[in-house]
Amino acid sequence: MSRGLWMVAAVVLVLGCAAANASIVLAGQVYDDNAFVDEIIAIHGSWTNPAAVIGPNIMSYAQNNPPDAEAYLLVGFADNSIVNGAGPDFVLHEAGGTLPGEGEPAKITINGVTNTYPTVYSGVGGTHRAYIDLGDFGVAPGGRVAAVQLWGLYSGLSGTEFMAIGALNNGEPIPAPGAMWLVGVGLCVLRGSRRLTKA
Ligand SMILES: [Ca+2]
Ligand SMILES: [Ca+2]
Ligand SMILES: [Ca+2]
Repeated sequence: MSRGLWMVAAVVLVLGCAAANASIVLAGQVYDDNAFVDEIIAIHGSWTNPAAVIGPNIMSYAQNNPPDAEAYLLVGFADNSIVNGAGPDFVLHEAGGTLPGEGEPAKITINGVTNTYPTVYSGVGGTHRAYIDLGDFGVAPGGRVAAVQLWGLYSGLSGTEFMAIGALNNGEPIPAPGAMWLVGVGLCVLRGSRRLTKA
C-alpha cells in the first residue's frame, strides 16, 4: 500500500471516529470534554447570541429576544450523544442571579415530547441549572439522543438564558449520513489497497 493511500485512509478513519478524553468542570459538575453541544441545527424566531449555547462556555448565553413562546433553537451533538443511563443524563445551565429562585425554567422537546424544568442555583456565579433524565421523554434505557429543542419560554421580563448543555451519561456519536459516508470511503480505501498489495 502506498504511503499516500495510508494517509488518506488514516485521515478518513480519524474523521469518522470520535475519541473521548479529558474532563471539564462547569459550575462544579464534571463532564467529558466532548460532552457539550456541537452545533445549531435550526433557529426559529429571534435569538441573541445563539452560538453561545455551543461548547462548555458559561460566560455567555443564548436568549430569545424579543420573547416569543413559538421561538426555539434545535441544538445538536456531533462528536458525542446523550445516553439514557442511570439517573439524570444531562445538565442544562441557565443564567440567573446569585440567589435561589432567580433562574428561569427551561422548556425542552426531545423526540416530540415536551417538558418544562425549573432551574436551581448552582452555587457558582450567576448560574442556575436543571438535571434532566431522558426517561422523561420516553427514551428507552440505553437509547441515545443527538438533538435537543430549546424553547424561548419566558417568565416575567426575560427569556430563558441557555448557557450550555452537557451530557452526564455521555455516549458515542450517532453517525450523520455524511460521517457514515466518510467511514465507508475509509473502509473502501483500506480494502481496495489491501487488494492491490496482494496482487
Ligand atoms: Ca460534543
Ligand atoms: Ca436516565
Ligand atoms: Ca435566567
